[in-house]
Amino acid sequence: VVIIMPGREAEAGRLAEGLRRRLPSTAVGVWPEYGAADEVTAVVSWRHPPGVLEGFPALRMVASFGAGAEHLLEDAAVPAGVAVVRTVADGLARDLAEYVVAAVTRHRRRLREHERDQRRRRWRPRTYPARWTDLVLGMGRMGVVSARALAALGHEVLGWRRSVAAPVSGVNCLAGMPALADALPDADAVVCLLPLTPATGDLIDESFLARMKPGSLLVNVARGRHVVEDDLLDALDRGRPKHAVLDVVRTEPLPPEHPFWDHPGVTLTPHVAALTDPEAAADRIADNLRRLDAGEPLLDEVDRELGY
Ligand code: NDP
Ligand code: OXD
Repeated sequence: VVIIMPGREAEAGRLAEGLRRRLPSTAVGVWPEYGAADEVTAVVSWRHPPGVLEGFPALRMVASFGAGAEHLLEDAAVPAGVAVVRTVADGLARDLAEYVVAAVTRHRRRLREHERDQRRRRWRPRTYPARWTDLVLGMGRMGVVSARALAALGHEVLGWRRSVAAPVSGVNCLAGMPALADALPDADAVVCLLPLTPATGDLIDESFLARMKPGSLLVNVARGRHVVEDDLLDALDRGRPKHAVLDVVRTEPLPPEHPFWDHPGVTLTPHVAALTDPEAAADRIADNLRRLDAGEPLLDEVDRELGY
């Protein structure tokens, strides 16, 4: 196994130790230090440099060090016969839900305005809406936990997914573009938790934003490429949405000249809504390495046709 996580060497080291402890007879290297490339059957990647995976002719499995795997599916060096798996570490969906609840409740309870009032020494009670509707885009491993956390606060929660075959208690699930278009004007907060696929890239564009409710909130905790950023800047000027909480952006790190940095309608965080813990990831990845050797079905394998 080779772990390729440029810029995240400390986590790569902890993951390597965790894998060695769980699988003592498996050789584990951290890129760029490892043994014979033609003996490498599995790679763990987080944003590997382009072309690197071409150097492993015996590759059978690539695991993302995270819940999103679009960087692996978009790499032509990962041929169809190689299994692509996500790593949905314990605690990831809970941490993401905590971030989502914080972002939504901060908007609903007008905490940004109260913080501004405090700085101006102004004692000003502000009302907040009695009813509140959240629309969660993507009801997968992450979306379901966030949707349930919002529903537990008494919010009405709508969940958009590809198919509504599996109901989620407390969440009104919808599928298809017409249902999304109908739901958008009702949502006080829209939370994007979709995987990035050819069908979901650029979904949040001018026409999507124009259907959002005036004064509403957009939270993007999925991938920057779900959002057409110029369209979002125009939409914020029109107040639909009124505010955007962005944990992810199209180019990460966000370039210094980008208008999001000091836009009053944008709250930015540097892709930290939920961080994969290397120990928890080692559990899942070791399990998948064992399954790969035993010829058993892998955990969280990505369907290449669907792209998630
Ligand atoms: P899953 O694969 O478990 O769930 C994906 C969900 O999206 C499913 O409900 C699926 O529908 C829905 N979906 C997929 N394509 C479409 C479509 N075309 N139209 C409507 N719905 C669609 O993913 P996770 O929940 O594990 O993760 C989602 C994403 O969250 C990750 O891909 C990653 O990008 C992001 N993420 C971000 C983190 C951060 O720190 N910012 C941390 C963790 C994840 P259906 O249920 O019908 O199949
Ligand atoms: C993930 C992420 O996909 O951190 O897990 O974005």
